[in-house]
Amino acid sequence: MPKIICLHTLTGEQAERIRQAAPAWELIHGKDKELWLDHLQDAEIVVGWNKSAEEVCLKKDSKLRWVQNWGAGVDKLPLGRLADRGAILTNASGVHAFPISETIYAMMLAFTRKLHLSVRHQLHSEWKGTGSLGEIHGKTIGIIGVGAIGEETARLAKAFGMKVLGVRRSGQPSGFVDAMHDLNGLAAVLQESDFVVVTLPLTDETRHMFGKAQFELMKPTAMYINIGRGGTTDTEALIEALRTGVIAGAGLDVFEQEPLPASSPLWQMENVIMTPHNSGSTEQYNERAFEILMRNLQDYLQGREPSVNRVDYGKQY
Ligand code: OXD
Repeated sequence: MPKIICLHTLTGEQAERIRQAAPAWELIHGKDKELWLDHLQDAEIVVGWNKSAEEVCLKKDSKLRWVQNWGAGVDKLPLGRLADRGAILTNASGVHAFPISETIYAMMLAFTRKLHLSVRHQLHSEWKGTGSLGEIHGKTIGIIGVGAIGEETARLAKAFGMKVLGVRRSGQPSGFVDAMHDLNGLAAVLQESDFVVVTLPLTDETRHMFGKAQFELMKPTAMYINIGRGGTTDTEALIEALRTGVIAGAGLDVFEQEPLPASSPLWQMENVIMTPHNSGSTEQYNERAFEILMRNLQDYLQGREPSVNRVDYGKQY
């Protein structure tokens, strides 16, 4: 019997849906290594990825043919080795559109309302003003790497009366983005935006895309938000830009080094709002990722290549 191994725990109902869709397959699922370690070698489909999968499934004689990643980012997967053995890789891109765009607004609203400063005062029972507040209404948001998260962020921006600029590789227009650019337009978008929101994956092309030169293009009143991958940003240059007032603030969910070391100056900076790479982790996550798996599984079982979120090894996302 061919095997599907899911390295995440499925609900009883989800497992049943897979068993009904694939009655000729053996399904093993769960977080506990003991459940699947002895079977990994025989798994044709692996859902999720971890160190054990890396050790076992990339061996020459393993049966691996398709990996459905449970997250959107694939920068931690051995893309070259998966490509070499001809394995199909799909990801969960799209699961984050609502939760992460909501985090982006949480950060922008907290920053303009100075909530992060008021919370510090609250901890000390201090009734203290924080100076005049800003508004996001009428401001310009520049979204760098417009995909599912960026499109939802653009849609919400319109409700706030914002102007929306976008940058994506193809430069292809998108409904709620007033002006979309390809990478040649990045500098102009950085110059014009009050909020620069980076939703990029980490690839060879995007590594350290934001450094000293890019921060210097931004307005001194601008806020930089990174919810994609920490490696797209030169952290030292960001800290310097925040320390010297080159930009006004940053909202960060992702970091070059995670967990962020206790010694990082970012922890202490008053113009930084941070979350521990959890902006996508809402209770709806698993059910959304599962629906992507099911759509791809239907394809696979009918002899077609999984069609949702096929990772392009050349582009690395
Ligand atoms: C992901 C993430 O890759 O949450 O899905 O970072």
